[in-house]
Amino acid sequence: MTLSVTAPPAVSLRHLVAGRWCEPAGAELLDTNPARPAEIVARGTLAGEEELDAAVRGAVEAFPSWAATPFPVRGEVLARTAAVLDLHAGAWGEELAREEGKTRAEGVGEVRRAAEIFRFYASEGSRPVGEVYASPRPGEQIQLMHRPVGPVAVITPFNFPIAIPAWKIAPALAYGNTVVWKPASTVPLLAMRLAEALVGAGLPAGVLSLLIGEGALGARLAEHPGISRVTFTGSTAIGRRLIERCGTLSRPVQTEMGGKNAAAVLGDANLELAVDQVLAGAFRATGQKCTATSRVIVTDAIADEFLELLTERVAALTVGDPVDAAVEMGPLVSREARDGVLAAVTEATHRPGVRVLTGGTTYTGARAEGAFLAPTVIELAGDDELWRDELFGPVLTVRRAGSDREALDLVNDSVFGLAAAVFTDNLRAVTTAMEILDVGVLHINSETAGADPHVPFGGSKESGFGPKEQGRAAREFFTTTKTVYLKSSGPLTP
Ligand code: UN1
Repeated sequence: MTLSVTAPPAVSLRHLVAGRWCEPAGAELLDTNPARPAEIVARGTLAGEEELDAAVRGAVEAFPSWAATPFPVRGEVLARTAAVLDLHAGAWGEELAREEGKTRAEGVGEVRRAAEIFRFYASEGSRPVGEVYASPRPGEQIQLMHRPVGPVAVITPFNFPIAIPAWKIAPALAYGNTVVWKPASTVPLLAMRLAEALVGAGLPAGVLSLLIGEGALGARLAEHPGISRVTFTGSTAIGRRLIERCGTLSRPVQTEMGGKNAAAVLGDANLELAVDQVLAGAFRATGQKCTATSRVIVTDAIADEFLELLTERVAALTVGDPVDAAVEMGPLVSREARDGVLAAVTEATHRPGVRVLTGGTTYTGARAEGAFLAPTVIELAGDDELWRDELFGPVLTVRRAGSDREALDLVNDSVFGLAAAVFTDNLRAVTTAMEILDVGVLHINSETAGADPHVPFGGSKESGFGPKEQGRAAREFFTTTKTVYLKSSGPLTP
């Protein structure tokens, strides 16, 4: 693998505060390439209290006129944003790969996915916007209106630098709200690109502000008196704190948090398909998806054959510079993230019942400096921390089950409940899985990851709190309803 490509010059980062692009006088922020940590992808400064106040003030001031803008006219801005995203998908997808570490193909795919999300919400104004109920009284009807809620705080993670922001910002704006957005400070460049796309598409000043900052800024944004609601995707620890704080403030909050998603490979499974899908679910985006497959449960009868096929494929994955077209898996987002995952794996190998089938190591040579970790498969004889804790990296744990039913029961053996996959053509097993698995998303014969823009998405148990995201489900969080009893003061005109 070569890591000697000449890097483009570092991009200057700007924040968007109440309609004005600016570079605050805060601490320096260096956005580096996790494949080559010495390479600076973008540089700028961190936002502080002053920018936060100005951004929220801008969102409060811009709200009445944006909310009053006809729905289809708001939709036109979103449709133009989708077009801008499509236009830049190649260049911005490559920047995404250099900034975050997923492959270029995944980066380009993610920018296009963001465009698709904007297109879905662009047409939301051409669908019915409320409900009408019959009244028990003559001459009256009852209308349910969905009203915008006000300035929304949007706090997003590093792992989908543009798709997750899109699936929060697009519905927030479509339904008439204004937004103050704080992305993860590890992916500021793609955040700036999305803000540029929206401004370029004609979004009025103040309707969106972008503040680049660290976790503490996100906490202050969520608690700011001018904010109406908070939507968050990220770690369970931070999500819980936000839920507590917002509870104290009586402020609605939606959090999408961790996952420890399992694939159950049952006795009759199509093994080629199951291996393909488990591989994709576990190692695409270097396993850094809350929907990633991190547990696989194989029914005894086919376990040896499945594990042999899987281990062989995992060990053969090409790991390297994510902008190299031949590479199938890039680095993790940072050396710190990699070191955390590696430490958990190394520690586990000292425990009984933990057996590394492949991976568990870093690399020498050109990849030594980068945040690389070999794709790892670990067989567990029983319960273990690796089985329970979300690692957020390219690590797949495996357990064997005595029967198909035991395999399904083990899927539920987690505090998380985001996604699951079951590989089988057995109708009874499928209907059992549909009935008993406590997850928000269930895939039959496909990987645990993935979410279509028009379909509700979110988890149960400790994976999520509040209304679901995406599709029309997003309306529940980004609007509030007003029930109107509507009647004129007298009889109908003759
Ligand atoms: C996907 O599976 O394609 O943070 C999307 C995450 C999820 C999104 C997953 N909120 O990984």
